[in-house]
Amino acid sequence: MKIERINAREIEMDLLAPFETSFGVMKNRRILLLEVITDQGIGWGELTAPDFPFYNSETIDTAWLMLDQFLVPLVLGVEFDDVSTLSTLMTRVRGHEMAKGTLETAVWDAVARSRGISLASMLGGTLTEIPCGVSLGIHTEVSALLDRIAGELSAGYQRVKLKIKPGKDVEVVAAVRARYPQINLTVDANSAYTLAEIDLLRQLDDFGLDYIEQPLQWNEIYRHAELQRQLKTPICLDECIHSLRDVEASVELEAARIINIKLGRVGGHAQASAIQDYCRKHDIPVWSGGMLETGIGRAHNIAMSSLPGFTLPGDVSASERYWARDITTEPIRVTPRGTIVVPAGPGTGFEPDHDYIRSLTSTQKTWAP
Ligand code: OSB
Ligand code: MG
Repeated sequence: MKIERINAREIEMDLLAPFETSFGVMKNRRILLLEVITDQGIGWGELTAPDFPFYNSETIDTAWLMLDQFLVPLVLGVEFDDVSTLSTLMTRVRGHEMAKGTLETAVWDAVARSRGISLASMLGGTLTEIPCGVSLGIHTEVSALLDRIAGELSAGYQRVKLKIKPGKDVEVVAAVRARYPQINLTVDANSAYTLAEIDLLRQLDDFGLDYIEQPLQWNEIYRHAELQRQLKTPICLDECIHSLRDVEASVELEAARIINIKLGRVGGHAQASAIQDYCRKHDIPVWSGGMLETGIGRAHNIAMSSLPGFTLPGDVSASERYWARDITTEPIRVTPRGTIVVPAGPGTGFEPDHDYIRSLTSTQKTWAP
């Protein structure tokens, strides 16, 4: 098969509320969308990189550059056997997984649509309904956070993840745990600590958390193993994981007992599927992370989350939690059971709202041979 044409659009959307993590506050997203036209049909992908390099090294501007100068030329008009091998055309480019993943996921959507089957089933998904959790940003007031949690729980969400940073950690978690002794609770530090803060990290061990997500540096697998030996609570790695090799290293070193798979961060569906397969064979639960995606990226996360290794609630939540109006014709909806029903329609099962996307577009580019 081959890619005949690629339309890129940049849109900008305001979040309903600012989202604060240990690396900064997000108020809006600049979003790069790719519409990929293949000889087998059309599909869509969304770049998950933010507009700053504080989560990982990629940004929307580095993605534009890498796509334009290197990635698009490597794939456009080039014959390849199967979408599962598309990413190998791009391996010569080191890193830039999110830029690669945007292209790769769009082609998966295109192939599934052209075959008239759901992307979930094409990937080998078995779950028809996926469990959902929420990720809550750092709040100035604990009372506001407690109110927010009450709302999320009454909407049915099955797990609450609290963003933490130095000075906004043990006391906050203690207050939430005191108010909600039973809920599935986790924390995400986004790499805000070092092993020198082991005493503080040990205090988090007392709250019955399902896991502590990415406590140490973004590129530090080795010392997470040292930390895991000193904690009862499982460590879940996010920022450290860019490939199956990172997962193998983390599992072999016992640096993580749980893996957060972000489709963009690992370069697309082929790598995400390989990771969940490896984790399933090693009894490592995985779940889908999120990057405040619109419906297009979220729809890909849903398809990925239908794979059998995704046994924990993901950060895959309803469109209405982040956006006044999403860019898919139907928003992503969550059931009162705190699940999302995996769509059975072709491709991701969600349709881009073309007129609305056009009205939000600030920059546009087409690549054709
Ligand atoms: O670490 O999981 C993270 C958002 C931006 C950057 C990093 C992260 C997040 C989230 C949001 O937690 C999860 C979501 O999309 O709901
Ligand atoms: Mg995280």
